[in-house]
Amino acid sequence: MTNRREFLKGASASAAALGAGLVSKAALAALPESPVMESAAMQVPLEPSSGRHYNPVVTLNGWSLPWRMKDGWKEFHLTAEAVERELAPGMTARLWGYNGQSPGPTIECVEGDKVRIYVTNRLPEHTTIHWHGIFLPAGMDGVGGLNQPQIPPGKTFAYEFELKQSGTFMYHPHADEMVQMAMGMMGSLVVHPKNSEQYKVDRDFCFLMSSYDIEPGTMTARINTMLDFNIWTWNSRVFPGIDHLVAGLNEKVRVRMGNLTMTNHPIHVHGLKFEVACTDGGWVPKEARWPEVTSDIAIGQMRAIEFIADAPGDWAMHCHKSHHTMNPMGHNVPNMIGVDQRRVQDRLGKLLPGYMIMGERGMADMGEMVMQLPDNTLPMMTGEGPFGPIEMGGMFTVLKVRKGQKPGDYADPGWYQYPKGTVAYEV
Ligand SMILES: [Cu+2]
Repeated sequence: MTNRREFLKGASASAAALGAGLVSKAALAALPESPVMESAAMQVPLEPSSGRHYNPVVTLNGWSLPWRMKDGWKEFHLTAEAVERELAPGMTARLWGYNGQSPGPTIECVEGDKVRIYVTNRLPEHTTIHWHGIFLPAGMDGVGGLNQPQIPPGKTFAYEFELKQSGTFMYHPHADEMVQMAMGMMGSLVVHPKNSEQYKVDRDFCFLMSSYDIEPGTMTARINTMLDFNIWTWNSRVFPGIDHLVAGLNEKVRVRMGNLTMTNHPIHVHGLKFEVACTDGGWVPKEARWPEVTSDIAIGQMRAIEFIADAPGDWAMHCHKSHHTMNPMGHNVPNMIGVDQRRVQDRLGKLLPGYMIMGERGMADMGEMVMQLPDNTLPMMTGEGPFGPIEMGGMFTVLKVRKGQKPGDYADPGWYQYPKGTVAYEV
């Protein structure tokens, strides 16, 4: 977590950086600052400094965009640009995003706000922003060619609309979409209810799902991939780089999730039950909710789940597609379980030092194997837990429910201390 002073330092450095480059200083003089974030660490949620009060969200490995009030309008400034994003320690990707990161900063506003969002394009090609799920005038909907001319490189456009709803939304380009989404352009957009007591929770997390195809040893996503992506991320991070979700015992928790990949993700939470409280169409009436432990989030959908964190422990939270909880891997591997491969391994090992074929006992050995990897990639199965290798990657993190975790404290409490006699044991 970065403290507020570092956050503000980052913000002013960015304002200086923005003056340079393609965008003319004169044109930007009247615009609000467009701060840049250099870190992928979760930022302390900022209480709203002006405008209507709300309870801020916590963006996994992310931050919320500051604004200024001007003549009754809440003004934000996004800058579309090339960024470097650390996916997890050991692997950084060259992506496109907003204000220094992919995904871009979370935009938080309140139902009834009049918002003006400036978008400066520092990409090499034109772009637009679509405000996914927001009810607004057609000319503000951001589909290039249909609703507006695309924003050329070096130019700034303004979007203006009044928020007539509250809930969980997202923003992404509607221009050269296949390329721009495959490169990581997206962000969360949260509209809080007018009455901050309504739908109030103790912790409100959010993240977006995105996928990339990055060859091991390279840094740039392949943009023509249709379905066979090899990096499955939450907020452009993979396990073990995804922030843990920390909650105090019996706190009410909301997790807002959006899916901008090319497939569905059944998100499974261990240890407790949740309800889908909000979709991208709005809040679900109480009597229409039902308990679940897995919610399938289809392409282009947003879901906000809510639960009471009534079970102390470390609980896995992950996509249930097992290939999505792995890091870059070769998929064309025959199943060699039960086949004695020692002679093959010896011969191949002479030709290709370090080469490994799938083990005759399964693939679990890979979780603890020290294999020579190309620079800038991650092991397929990785992560170390209190009992050994966790053997995961991709869309996997840990929900940590602790008695005594103070309200508003998001610091990692460490691994769960299991009460004596409560761990599965050998007989
Ligand atoms: Cu998945």
